[in-house]
Amino acid sequence: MAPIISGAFMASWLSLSLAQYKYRLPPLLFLRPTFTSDLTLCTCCRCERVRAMEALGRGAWACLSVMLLLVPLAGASHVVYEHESLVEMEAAKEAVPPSIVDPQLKTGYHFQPIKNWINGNNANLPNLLSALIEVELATPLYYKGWYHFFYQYNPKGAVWGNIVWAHSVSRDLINWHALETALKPSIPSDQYGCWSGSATILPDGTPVIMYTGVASPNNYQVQNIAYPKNASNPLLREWVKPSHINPIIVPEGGINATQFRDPTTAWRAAGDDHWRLLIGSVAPTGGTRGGTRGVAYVYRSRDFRRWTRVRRPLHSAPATGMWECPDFYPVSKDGRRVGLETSVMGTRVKHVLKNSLDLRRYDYYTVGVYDRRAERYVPDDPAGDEGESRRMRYDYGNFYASKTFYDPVKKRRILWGWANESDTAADDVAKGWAGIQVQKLLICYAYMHCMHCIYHSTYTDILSKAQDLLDVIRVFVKKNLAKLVCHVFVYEFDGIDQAIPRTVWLDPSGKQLLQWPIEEVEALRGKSVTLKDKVIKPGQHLKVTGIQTAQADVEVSFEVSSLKGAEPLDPALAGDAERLCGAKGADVEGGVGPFGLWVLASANKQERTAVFFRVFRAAAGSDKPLMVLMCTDPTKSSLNPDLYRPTFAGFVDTDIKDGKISLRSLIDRSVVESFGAGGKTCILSRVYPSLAIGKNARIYVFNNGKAEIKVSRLTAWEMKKPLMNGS
Ligand code: DQQ
Repeated sequence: MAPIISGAFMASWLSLSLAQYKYRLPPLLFLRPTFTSDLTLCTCCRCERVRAMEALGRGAWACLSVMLLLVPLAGASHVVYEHESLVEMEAAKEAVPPSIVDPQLKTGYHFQPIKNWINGNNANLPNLLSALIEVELATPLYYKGWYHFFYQYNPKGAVWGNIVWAHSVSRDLINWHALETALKPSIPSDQYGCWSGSATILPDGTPVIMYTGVASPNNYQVQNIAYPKNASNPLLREWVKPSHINPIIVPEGGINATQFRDPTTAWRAAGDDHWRLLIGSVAPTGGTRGGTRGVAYVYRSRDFRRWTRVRRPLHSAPATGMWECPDFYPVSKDGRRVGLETSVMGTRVKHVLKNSLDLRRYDYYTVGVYDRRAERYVPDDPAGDEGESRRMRYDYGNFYASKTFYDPVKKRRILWGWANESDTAADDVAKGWAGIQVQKLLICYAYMHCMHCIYHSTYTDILSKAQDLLDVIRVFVKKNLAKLVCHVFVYEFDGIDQAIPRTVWLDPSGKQLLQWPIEEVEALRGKSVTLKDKVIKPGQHLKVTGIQTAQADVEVSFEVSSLKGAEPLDPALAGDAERLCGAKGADVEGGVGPFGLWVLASANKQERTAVFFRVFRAAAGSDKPLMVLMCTDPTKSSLNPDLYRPTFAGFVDTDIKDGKISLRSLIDRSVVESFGAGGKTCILSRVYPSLAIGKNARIYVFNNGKAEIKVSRLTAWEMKKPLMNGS
């Protein structure tokens, strides 16, 4: 019946050692609570049987204190489930949206952070009560043989807040080791959070970090600097923030002080002694609610300490809102797949300016020309900043707050983005605070020897007001929902992954970027299967057999038999790929396409995520006669009715007159990351199947168009799990 915790203490059951975590997480997650529409407490516990613990219940915090004391001492302890409880759990299974709890949906080879609540290094209350929430990129960096990944992390909250810089290192960008927190609030100018920023390697080879500090509860944002305590240690474990120089940039001169953040990597032209960097903001004008013109301010410095703002911004654009995480870097004009160090300039170079638009939560970029004397950037396509129809995105799916860095070892530029959930500000308003990101939040706590789980959505109001989990517990205690809370953890599958790092370079056309998963990811490829010259007739599909595909890498080359039947493109949808894909989803027959892959598909195909192309005949007068749409359609990805399943799409600027197009998809349990036409259009999508999990996940090639399609070649590999921050 109830899980009985052997040994005297729940505290030991809840001990936080890494090894214990490893063995204990599955039982916790398999404890599938029964949810009711209101209070959703675990019903499989007969807590009243265990009166002995009532004594402890007088103070909810008493137990936490015991835990604190015992954590370092905790030895092996066990959660023992009686037979009945297992039966009951199984029975409860159907009542629970599987996507919320099934550990098999946790990604295998995409970057995931360490679960801080197992981190014994910081034995303080907040860390014990930490939770996974957002894991945005802060900055990547290469230093003395190690790739460093710093990311924004909330070590103690169920809601966004308390932001620190977590830190992991890797030799190959695939296998990761977690280190101690790199930056956390410790000086007046970052006491309310260490927000995003960037690293720059100084001429003597030392890295410095510039980051945004939140200096007041009113969200006053300044820029701080941090140096490695011991630059000879390649792991860069400790960082110092000299208090006599921080903050080094403050929002003066009419800048919107609450929207002034995310300094870029600095650059400096040869023979020029000025460093420059950008800070994202939104223009302060435009009425009482502030402006909506997104801005990238330029700051210059000779010594990297005293920074002066250049009068005019590098660039700005109307109606784009706050520009978060700007990124500005050179790309080689010659279309070669090489990367350039951030300070490279000259006639053989173009520049890319990327901004993460807070209003839409997508990353947009333009390609253009940087005039360093005027400190101005002019996009080649002036419309590239304007309407959605002309703007280019790195990725047309869940991909936000990305950063690039130059890898001097392989002379490439690597792009890394956060596989967030993609609610836009508008969506958030429409749905209320409990957007999808929190929809899958499960809070579990121990009470009276029993594990209770609460599906957050009932507690929207509580969570939205809570600063962190401590507040949540307080509310539970106050509302008498839990007399004794021994441990609370939040397990969240959303928003904790990073996309696979991508090499990024300029397309030979000069108009857009190309992206491709870093080659190191191929080291994870295992067993494979190859198909050649398979014809897929209209309405047919073909199963890929012989390997397991919940964690897979698939590369496929298609050939369309004839493009004559391509349907005309509705001019009303021509500028809106997403709507077009919504209207012409994977099951809507077209002239040429939809054809592509069903991934994470169940045996009966009831569940499937479609990644596909569809070819349209463009309106007369267009520069291209045929338009190719690439789409990820997750509308059938799960039987779970409560999920947010946005259709993502982008046009592919490719010449398909020979009928050929390629697709690569990295499938990782709940992530489908796809690259169309060699990386011209990319779409990362988060899906949460309920059947197509683990061994039950399949891949099919499908063709729902009228034209026959040939799979010239398809190779699919099983993907291994790398070392991932201790798990
Ligand atoms: N979130 C960070 C900011 C950045 C935003 C704070 C991106 O620095 O602007 O965690 O989502």
